[in-house]
Amino acid sequence: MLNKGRAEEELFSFFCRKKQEDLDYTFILSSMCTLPHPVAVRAHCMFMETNLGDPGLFPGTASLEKLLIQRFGDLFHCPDAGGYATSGGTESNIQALRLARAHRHEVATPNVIVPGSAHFSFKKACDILGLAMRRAPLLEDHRMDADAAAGLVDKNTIAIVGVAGTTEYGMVDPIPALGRIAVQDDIFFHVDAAFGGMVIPFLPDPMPFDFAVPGVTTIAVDPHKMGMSTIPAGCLLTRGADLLNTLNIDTPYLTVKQEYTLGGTRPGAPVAGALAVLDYLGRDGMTAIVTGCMKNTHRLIAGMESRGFRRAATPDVNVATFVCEKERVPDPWKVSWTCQDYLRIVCMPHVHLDRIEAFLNDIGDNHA
Ligand code: 0PR
Repeated sequence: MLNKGRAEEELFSFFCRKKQEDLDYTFILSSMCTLPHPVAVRAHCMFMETNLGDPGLFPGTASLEKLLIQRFGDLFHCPDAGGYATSGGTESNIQALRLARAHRHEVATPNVIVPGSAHFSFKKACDILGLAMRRAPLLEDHRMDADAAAGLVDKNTIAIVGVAGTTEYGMVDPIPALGRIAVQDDIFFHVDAAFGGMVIPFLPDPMPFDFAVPGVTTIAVDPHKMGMSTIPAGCLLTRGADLLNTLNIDTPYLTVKQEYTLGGTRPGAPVAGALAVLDYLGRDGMTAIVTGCMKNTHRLIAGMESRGFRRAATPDVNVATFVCEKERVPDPWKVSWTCQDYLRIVCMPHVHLDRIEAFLNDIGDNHA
């Protein structure tokens, strides 16, 4: 702690220098976040001081959270869905498994079945909750092998997880087949649509992934990814309004007597930001954004293949992967690499067509 405060202008010129050390999004092809939409920024600034952890003090903001959940409930074919705004996919995934655990508290040695492609947040969730994680293998197309998953279920299985838009390859798992397993064995089924939840509904031919699929219990979706909200903005949705009440604990001195959230103090600002984007763009606006991202993904794949870089997968959403040597990618482009060492590019809204063309130009030709 400084003894004497710092002059404001001096402080902010220091912050300016620090901010300049950050990358802007111009060359970032590796991120599942993007520049927030201007209406998200405006809404965020308006609700900066609000705390959803004590909703009785901020009833207006709390009603915006309810509206946000309602919007996603409608979008995901369950108008009376419950849920709340989380800090992102990690918290949503932890809370979904916590809910599954609470419903089967009598099981002494619980396990969950996740696809080999599951995001590492499930590892955190299993560590915290004392769950054994059983990884189901993937098929050749990078989708979860539903038959293998069924074979992993036993009497101690409390939940099965499918991913709608995998982090590495942009694949949607066979959600209806997994739903059948969940119904048949009467277990929770959590769909991690942190990324795909704001893409799939706006595709011309959306694959089934939401509450329309029998057996789906909970869904994670992240407005701070394809929803172009400010960070941190995630949502956990539940089939039915009251499911989360199982997690209630007493909160004696708040304006509410119980809460089921993981966080205590929770920001209202990104929640307003997330709702602002949804309501400003509407279905038509989101469809335009997603159509653009998918077009760019297909252009990137065609461009890379014509340069001799084979695709590693044919993605369902806007994540493209290629066989490529690491040295081939020139500065200052920021790309990422999958566990299997494929070049990975996420065609987020800030990755405009001119960025794709510039990248293709810079990477050049892979033919001998
Ligand atoms: N589920 C899926 C399918 C995800 O892809 C992610 C994150 C999560 C859950 C966890 O979400 P939170 O990070 O919001 O808790 N996927 C990206 C990843 O780990 C997140 C990311 C975003 C990484 C921007 C880098 C980056 O620059 O790759």
